[in-house]
Amino acid sequence: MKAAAAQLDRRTGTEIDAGAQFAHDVRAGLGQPGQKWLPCKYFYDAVGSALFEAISVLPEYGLTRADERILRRHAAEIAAAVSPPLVVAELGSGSGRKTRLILEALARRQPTTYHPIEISAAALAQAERELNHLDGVSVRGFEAEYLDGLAQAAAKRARNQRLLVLFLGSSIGNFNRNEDCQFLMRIRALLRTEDGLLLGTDLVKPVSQMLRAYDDPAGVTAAFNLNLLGRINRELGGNFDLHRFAHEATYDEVEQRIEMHLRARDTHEVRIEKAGLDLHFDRGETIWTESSYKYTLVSVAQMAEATAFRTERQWVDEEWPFAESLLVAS
Ligand code: AVI
Repeated sequence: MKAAAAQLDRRTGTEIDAGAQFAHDVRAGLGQPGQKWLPCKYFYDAVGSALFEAISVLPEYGLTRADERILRRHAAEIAAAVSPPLVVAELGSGSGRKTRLILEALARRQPTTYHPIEISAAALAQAERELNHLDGVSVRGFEAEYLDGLAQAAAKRARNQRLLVLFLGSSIGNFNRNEDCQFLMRIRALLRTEDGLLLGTDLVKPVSQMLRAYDDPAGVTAAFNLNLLGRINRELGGNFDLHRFAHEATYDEVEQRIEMHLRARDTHEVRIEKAGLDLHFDRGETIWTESSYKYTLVSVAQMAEATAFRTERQWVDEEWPFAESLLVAS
């Protein structure tokens, strides 16, 4: 989930300046009484995206490699389970490496059109560069929010073409519990019966293993988390002293989610010029920066059923509990 350069206000059709939107969201999260929070989509500026790339190769963070292993091992089966002719739309252009595995398997069976959907023009251009040369694959990206891009991809296809939506990497886990279902429902509303959704989800595993993945000893995840305050300083004229905050990852057993927080090491004040905010932090107070929900095969199937999909197949990695589920619009 990456922040846009400029977004469209759906109600008025006018462009919202990305900086103004960021300031608005920071005010909403930090400027109200109660638990302070920030939307996790703002992790991904250039520094945050580079840090996330580094996280994805950490030995403690097995999620990305598991996702890729499943696609490598089962791409042919996944391709066989969806019927041609086919258009593929990916929410977030993802890593070209993962997408290539699935596109190559599909293109061996049928010519395939691929629509990466991405709000970052740079990420979109990179996906187009990386995947354009694959035999049998034509690439046409949409620079848009996920659902707007998906609506465009769905509208463009021919009557007889099936749509396969890719939502990999357990990005669904960064929605709140009910928002994940709402999001799937909104995807479903854009699909026709028998269209598919390949959904990657990280699975519940031993708590110590999950905590290490979100609090690695090299401190890469800590840097990723703290960079959010750095970004506020750079883009919104904040004066956060990053040394006064500590990265924290906890697991909530009831909600089945990792929570990432930034905990104030002492009592102090912060000014964020462009958001017009003067903030007070008590010692020990936290900013909640991310939830990363974990699933079970059953909870994914239940979510599918609740959102008018049927679960066609599920593949689980043998080394790191992670699932790809092929859901079909029912
Ligand atoms: C992008 N998303 C699925 C990652 C996750 O695991 O929730 C983001 C992340 N946060 C900390 N490490 C990685």
